[in-house]
Amino acid sequence: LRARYATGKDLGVVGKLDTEVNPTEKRIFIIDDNEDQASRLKAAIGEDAQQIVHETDPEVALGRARSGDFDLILVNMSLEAMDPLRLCSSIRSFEETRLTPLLAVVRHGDTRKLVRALDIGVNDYVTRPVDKNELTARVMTQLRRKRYVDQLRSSFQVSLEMAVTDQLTGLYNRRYLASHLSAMFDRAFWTGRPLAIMVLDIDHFKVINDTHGHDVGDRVLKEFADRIANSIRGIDLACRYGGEEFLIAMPDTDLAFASVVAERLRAEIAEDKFTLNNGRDELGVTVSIGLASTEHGLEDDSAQKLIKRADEALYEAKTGGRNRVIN
Ligand code: GH3
Ligand code: MG
Ligand code: MG
Ligand code: MG
Repeated sequence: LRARYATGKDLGVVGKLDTEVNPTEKRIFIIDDNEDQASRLKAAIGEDAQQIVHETDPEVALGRARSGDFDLILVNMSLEAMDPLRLCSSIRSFEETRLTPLLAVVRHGDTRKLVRALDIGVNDYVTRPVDKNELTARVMTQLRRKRYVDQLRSSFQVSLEMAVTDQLTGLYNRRYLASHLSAMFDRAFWTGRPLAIMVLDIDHFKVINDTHGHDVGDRVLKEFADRIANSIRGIDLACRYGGEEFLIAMPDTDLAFASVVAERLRAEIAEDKFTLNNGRDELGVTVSIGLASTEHGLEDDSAQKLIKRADEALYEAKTGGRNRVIN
């Protein structure tokens, strides 16, 4: 599996959650086939009517709700052109509006409809005749809640991504590998299919850093990781194992096949130079690769032992002159 790339933009949202909302910046959608009443709702919510959109036709409203990216939807539960409960449940079922706050406007005393609306997933309600202060308060509460939930969700997603991926290369990190390798071993054991481990270490990387600077070194690492990611299969797991060291775990792969993959990768790295400074310079990079697989029996083979064998092969590749594959 290839890690999804964490983007800087996403990382920007980490930090303190800000639940202050300015209602005039929010997009509110009123679905009401009664023009007068919709106007009253608009006026009650706020002066800046630009952000408040109104639709009388419920069918059209459904389409607009899905494409409008609204922060809140108000539905008149006395709609006539469509069953308002069906309208609300459609809004809840669409992926685009699944989490959009839904506020029902119900006739005073219409408890049955209200209960059903709440069952369907309406977040809150106001009764008609609408009290301006109450409406504003409920709208604000929902907008605040929505903002909080949105921020929580995106920062949670970022935390998840940061926990399993290496920031520089976008590959999985060592911690993620550790948590998945034992499952890969179990699978190899139960299926009787071999699992191969490839350890890659860039040759004389220190020289690249010393000659061209740390930033160029970083770019080489990034491009190296991209090349790995592009040459593995979906079931393979590639991670940044250390500074300039990478590891690929390959399920259903014997040593012979892993050798072919490794040799192809080695040759591709050595032959296609890395581009620097936006294509103005090129840099030759080579890699040494060590391989090991579970073919010789799994009984007392642990993940750590397999990695150790691949590491020993890598050491042999280094001492044997680098830019080579050893298994
Ligand atoms: P060998 O062929 O024996 O592997 O030699 P080498 O120079 O690649 O190996 P060595 O272990 O001596 O040096 C690895 C260098 O990688 C040292 C370290 O400063 C550098 N390095 C580790 N992490 C990073 C990083 O994130 N960015 C950059 N630019 N350099 C890094
Ligand atoms: Mg080294
Ligand atoms: Mg190295
Ligand atoms: Mg190294």
